[in-house]
Amino acid sequence: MTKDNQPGSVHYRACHLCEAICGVAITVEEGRVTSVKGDADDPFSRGHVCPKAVTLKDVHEDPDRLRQPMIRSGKQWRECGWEEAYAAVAEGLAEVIEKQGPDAVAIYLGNPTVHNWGMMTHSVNFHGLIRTRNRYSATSVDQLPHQLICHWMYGHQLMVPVPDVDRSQFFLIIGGNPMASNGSLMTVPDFRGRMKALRARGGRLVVVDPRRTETAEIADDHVFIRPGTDAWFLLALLNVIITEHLDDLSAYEDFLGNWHQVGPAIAGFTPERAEEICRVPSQTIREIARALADADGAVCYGRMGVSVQRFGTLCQWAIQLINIATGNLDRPGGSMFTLPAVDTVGGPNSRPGHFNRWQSRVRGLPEFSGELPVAALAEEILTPGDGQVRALITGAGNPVLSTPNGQQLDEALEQLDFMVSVDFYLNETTRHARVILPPSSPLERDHFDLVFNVFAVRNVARYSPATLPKAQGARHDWEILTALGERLAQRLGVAPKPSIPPTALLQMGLRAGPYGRSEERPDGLDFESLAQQVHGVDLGPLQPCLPDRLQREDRMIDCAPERVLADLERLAAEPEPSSISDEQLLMIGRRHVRSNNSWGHNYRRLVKGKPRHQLQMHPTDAQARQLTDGQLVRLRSRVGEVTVDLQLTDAMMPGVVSLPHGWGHDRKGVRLRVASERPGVSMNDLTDESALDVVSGNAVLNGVPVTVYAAESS
Ligand SMILES: Nc1nc2c(c(=O)[nH]1)N[C@H]1C(S)=C(S)[C@@H](COP(=O)(O)OP(=O)(O)OC[C@H]3O[C@@H](n4cnc5c(=O)[nH]c(N)nc54)[C@H](O)[C@@H]3O)O[C@H]1N2
Ligand SMILES: Nc1nc2c(c(=O)[nH]1)N[C@H]1C(S)=C(S)[C@@H](COP(=O)(O)OP(=O)(O)OC[C@H]3O[C@@H](n4cnc5c(=O)[nH]c(N)nc54)[C@H](O)[C@@H]3O)O[C@H]1N2
Ligand code: SF4
Ligand SMILES: [Mo]
Repeated sequence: MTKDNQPGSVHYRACHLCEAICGVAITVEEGRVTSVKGDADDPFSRGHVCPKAVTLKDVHEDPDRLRQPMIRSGKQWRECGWEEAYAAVAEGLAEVIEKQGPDAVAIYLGNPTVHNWGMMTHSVNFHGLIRTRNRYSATSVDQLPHQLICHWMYGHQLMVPVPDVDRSQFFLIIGGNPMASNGSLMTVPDFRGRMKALRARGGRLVVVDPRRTETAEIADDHVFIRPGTDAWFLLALLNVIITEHLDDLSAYEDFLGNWHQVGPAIAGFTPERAEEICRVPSQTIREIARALADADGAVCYGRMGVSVQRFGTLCQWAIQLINIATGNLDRPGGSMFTLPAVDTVGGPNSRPGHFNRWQSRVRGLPEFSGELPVAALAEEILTPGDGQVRALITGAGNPVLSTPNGQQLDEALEQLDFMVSVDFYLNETTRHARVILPPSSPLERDHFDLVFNVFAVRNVARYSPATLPKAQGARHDWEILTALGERLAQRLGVAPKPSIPPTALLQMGLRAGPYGRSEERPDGLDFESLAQQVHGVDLGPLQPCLPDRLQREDRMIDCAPERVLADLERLAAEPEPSSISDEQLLMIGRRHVRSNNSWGHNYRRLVKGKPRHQLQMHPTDAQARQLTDGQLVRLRSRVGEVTVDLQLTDAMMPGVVSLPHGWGHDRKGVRLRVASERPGVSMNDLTDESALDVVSGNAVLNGVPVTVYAAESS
């Protein structure tokens, strides 16, 4: 499909680096990328890109990107051939499985997996072969509460309603910063442009966040809130909607289950009580509740800030109920469900999710959809006994920097009998592997968004062929997983799972999907017709779909899942983390548009300019500690301590400090030359693996109690 050696040929594809899936136009001259621009003809992103788009080229050309498998003995790495690498992995894993059983092998899949359809489809096969209960992923440091709540309420973990931003008149964002993140569980290219349009039609944007973020800067109103107290705020909103009779449930009468339990359960969560805990004036809470109910299409949307915290599941529950109570669920301009071309919710092979079928060995944490909370990974390695984890497979992940108490995990990885990483960098995590299997570069592979079309604010579809030919000897992630599966099956003497190429799976998915080509719909979508539309296909605005789309067996919405109601007691009993003391501050995270979790720091064009990894603090908190702007400070939590530069800003709420995650590239043996020049510190050397959203097991990475003092006095 590529026209690589033609001078100046332009190739269109979707950028896979974040959830916004912008269309890009990439010029290739003599086999080299010479420019990456927005694709003005993409009907969804309309030419929008962010500064990260150019890193598609930089990743491809990065001299630090591994291009050959690597094997380590002692501290020495050497390049090797694929066959030698596969054999070493099959042997390493098989030995552990044979001696200690399949649960002794843990698997961790990181965030880029969901932006990589080959890896997604083929990791399932691989899991099937190993059959371990110790599966982990970035889900439990991220959106687990969303998935759990949607599984319980609507019957499917991916039935996550998204803000219908293009028609909304009132948009409440709590704990999300789409101006930096470009949106999450809300695929929304050109968020800024879409918000301009919202305001131009008389709509209103309100942001609730402990930091006056880039999104707050473009909003009509910004409200500070004390980290970790959002459930109080959200339940107070719901309380006002119910007690002031602002609710309108007429659209859901026939399929709303257990609504009668909601009012009594949340009666104690009044705006006045919430004000004391959240530091949001009760009048503001009442005003926002009324505005949500009044607007002609309103939506309450909450993301990282309200899911990766102490009451993540309660927050996501309250958000669903607010949208239901105001009649905004499944309504244009409100919170709506998508109908993607490959229907992973209503289609065949759908995985609705399951909860607590087994528990983690050491702490008894519940599984969700086959995965355990990653906060338990280190203890599963470190604690002796039956079922102890002795080997680890990581794919597209960097848990040493991205999961709580990363320092402890860093040490635990050293004790494994075997570890293999499928990754193209030698980083903080993969340096512990015995073998690294580097996949092709993203521009060398084709792309279809299996995941983010499910969360897109319009129904769209796009298939991108590979932009560049695969380098000689390179393997795609799915090919690596397939080959590994075959070698391991052979070594264990079991039958390998048949591997179907991603494009064949896509063809099946499209045809079976809601727009698929069939006898009745001869001009419907199939692989060929989709591939011909190089700028992507617009399938129209989101459509109301309830109750038909509900996936619970009773075809109802469950408004009162048992475990959620039970957690209200914990909320009432523990408004602040039990460990916090008077002089402590609450630490939250921070994303920047020029970063990408832990792996955006090795590209000169992205990291240039002023450093961005400082600890941000309000001047009054600095004064109370006799600290000054630019000074080095020590930052201490229950689990660790780091030294970092201080930056004073009144964008922070007093009592709260902010540190971005994904930094800390000065660990020994890391081969990231640009990132190591300006390493920063890892926020997750401070986050606490014992602090969880109890219902889901999701990690608490926001609202972490910390002490800050001058570095010299340590
Ligand atoms: N304190 C704190 N911690 C956080 C967060 C936070 O807000 N605060 N955010 C959390 C969230 S939301 C997430 S999603 C996680 C992310 O956590 P992880 O997924 O564990 O880490 P990433 O930083 O995304 O690392 C991605 C890895 O994948 C590799 N990679 C990139 N593309 C590919 C590919 O195509 N194939 C393969 N095989 N490898 C690839 C990169 O080299 C890198 O090593 O971090 C979480 N951690
Ligand atoms: N540029 C860039 N884009 C990214 C990423 C990246 O690393 N860089 N990561 C991608 C990934 S994996 C994800 S999951 C998404 C995340 O997408 P978002 O959730 O939009 O990203 P964040 O910037 O983490 O936004 C969380 C917000 O919550 C606030 N917050 C923290 N604690 C609390 C709290 O207790 N209550 C409230 N109300 N707010 C709180 C923070 O100040 C922050 O503004 O971004 C994706 N996009
Ligand atoms: S917003 Fe996301 S998808 Fe769009 S160009 Fe930037 S990184 Fe790529
Ligand atoms: Mo994420």
